[in-house]
Amino acid sequence: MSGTVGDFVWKRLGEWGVRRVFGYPGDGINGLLGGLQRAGDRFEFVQVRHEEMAAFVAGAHAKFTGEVGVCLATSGPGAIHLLNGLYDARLDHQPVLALVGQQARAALGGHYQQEVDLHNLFKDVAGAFVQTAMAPAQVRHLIDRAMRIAIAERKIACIIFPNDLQELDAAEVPPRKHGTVHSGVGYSAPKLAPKEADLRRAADVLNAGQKIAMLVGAGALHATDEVIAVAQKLGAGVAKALLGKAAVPDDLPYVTGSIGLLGTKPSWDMMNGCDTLLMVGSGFPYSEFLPKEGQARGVQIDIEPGMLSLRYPMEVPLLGDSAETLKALLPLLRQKDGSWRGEIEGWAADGWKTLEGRAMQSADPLNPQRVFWELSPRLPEGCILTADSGSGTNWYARDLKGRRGMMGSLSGGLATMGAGMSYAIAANFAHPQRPVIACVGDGAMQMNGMNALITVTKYWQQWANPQFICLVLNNRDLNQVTWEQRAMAGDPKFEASQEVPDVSYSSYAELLGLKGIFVDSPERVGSAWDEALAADRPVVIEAYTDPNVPPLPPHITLEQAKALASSMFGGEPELGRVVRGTVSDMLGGMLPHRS
Ligand SMILES: Cc1ncc(C[n+]2csc(CCOP(=O)(O)OP(=O)(O)O)c2C)c(N)n1
Ligand SMILES: [Mg+2]
Repeated sequence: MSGTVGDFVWKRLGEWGVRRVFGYPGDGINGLLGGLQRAGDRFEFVQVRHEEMAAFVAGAHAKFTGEVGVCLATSGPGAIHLLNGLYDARLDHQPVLALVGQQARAALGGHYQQEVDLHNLFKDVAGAFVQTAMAPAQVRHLIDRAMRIAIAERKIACIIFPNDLQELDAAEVPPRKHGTVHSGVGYSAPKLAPKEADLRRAADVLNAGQKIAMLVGAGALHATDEVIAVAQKLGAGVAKALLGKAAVPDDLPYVTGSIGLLGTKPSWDMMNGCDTLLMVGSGFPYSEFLPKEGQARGVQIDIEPGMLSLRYPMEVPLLGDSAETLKALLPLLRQKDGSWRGEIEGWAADGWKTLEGRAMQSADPLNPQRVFWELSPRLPEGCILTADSGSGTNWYARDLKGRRGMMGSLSGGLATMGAGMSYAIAANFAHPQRPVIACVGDGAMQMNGMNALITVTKYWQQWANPQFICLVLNNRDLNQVTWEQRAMAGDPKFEASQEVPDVSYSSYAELLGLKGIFVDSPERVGSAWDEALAADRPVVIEAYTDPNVPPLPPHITLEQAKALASSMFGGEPELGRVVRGTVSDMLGGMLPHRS
């Protein structure tokens, strides 16, 4: 007796190496849950608070392990809840398998309870593979194809299981007859590198350049040694897209840090001053932060053809794995010894001083940059950092000096609020020995984070290392957007849409049996981090920060400066000293730039 379809699904997924599934129950998947229960300790079911979080955790699991993340949701509402998390994974090119329930086959088309056209609903996000299982003999190849496409194409796959089908006897091997499919398990990524002639063309461009800027992204996370070796040979500086923060450590003198709206001035200066751009594994979207068209010659390495020569017209777009391609390129490159490297190191060192100066400015009551600045030297070895979407993403990107061996991630392409805590939970399940630190805004905490903290409460005692810290920036504001309204539109803060209730996140942590630390003075920030890092359980650090510290881009356009000035001096006279200080600091250095 081979069991039910519900048993067979897990048997087959187990053969694919799946060990953990994130989900939430419902009668649309009871047959699958029964199978999962019978599979015993071969699988771990992680129960989250909301299906969106199941999908966030699955996507983050993929980011932190390289494996396919698997999430499970019931028919109708459960399936619908998955969507935002699946889009997060999709936009960041992560492999995720969504298993969702559906009403019984005989009821479909009957405007039945919880009947939603799931195939259509998932067709966009899981366009690479979405199928409804209609017969037991179909299940084997649906799983095999879904897993292989997800992992090989780094995409979302979705299998829809009508609930009655889950209870039928499995057909482990389909009959040998016309109209059946006979599939197998397994995938191993090929060694993907460009042809010799293309590598030579790329090397010619790079050897001819005098001022080389590298931009690395998530596709370079596994290529740290290769990026460093190539940067050394080319005398290049290295800027990092947000998802590539951990690709090279921030403590190398020629690393200019983040780029873009959340970026640093050294990255901005390097991109504007370079004559050659080498982009590795990045889909960083904002071309205005790259060299002007025609200013630089371009070489790009990416594993997806659709991402090549997309943000800057590249002279040599190379399709390949970043580590393999850089390794193959290295012997073709000549050692450079111009003055460009020195210039970059000067910019980078000045950039850190500027950030320190900004972090040390007083604010009312606490400058959020100070909170990140103090964390930086205290980051424990091998820690995993996550961030939510908000003003804190700026400080995560710019102020945290990541070292070798650390990891970090967030919702990059979708930039959705509410993912930061789920990412941290995924990090802990994936790497239970490593300390995890999530940086979350109060809006995001209220959206999903407070509920995700209940999941932490449920599981933390199983974790080998209880070092799990959630930093909440309590600024009573949806601050990132408040500043966007000011700087882009010139509108004063719209209190009705922007203010969020002042909630005591530290008391809430205590209520859940975790540790809560409240900090509202700059002198106490360092000791708050020390206390949190030494705690014997997960901690919420609630930093009561000033919403009037502007998370502005590294350069500011004349239009933005005017817009900001009109909201600052016209509509919102209460904006304090910090704003004026920061804005005039930026204007002084950057006004010559116009968009
Ligand atoms: C799901 C979702 N809704 C809305 C937004 C738009 N948005 C981006 S950042 C932000 C403000 C976040 O506020 P908070 O979490 O308090 O962080 P803060 O910026 O105040 O530090 C908003 C509303 C978004 N990115 N995602
Ligand atoms: Mg906020």
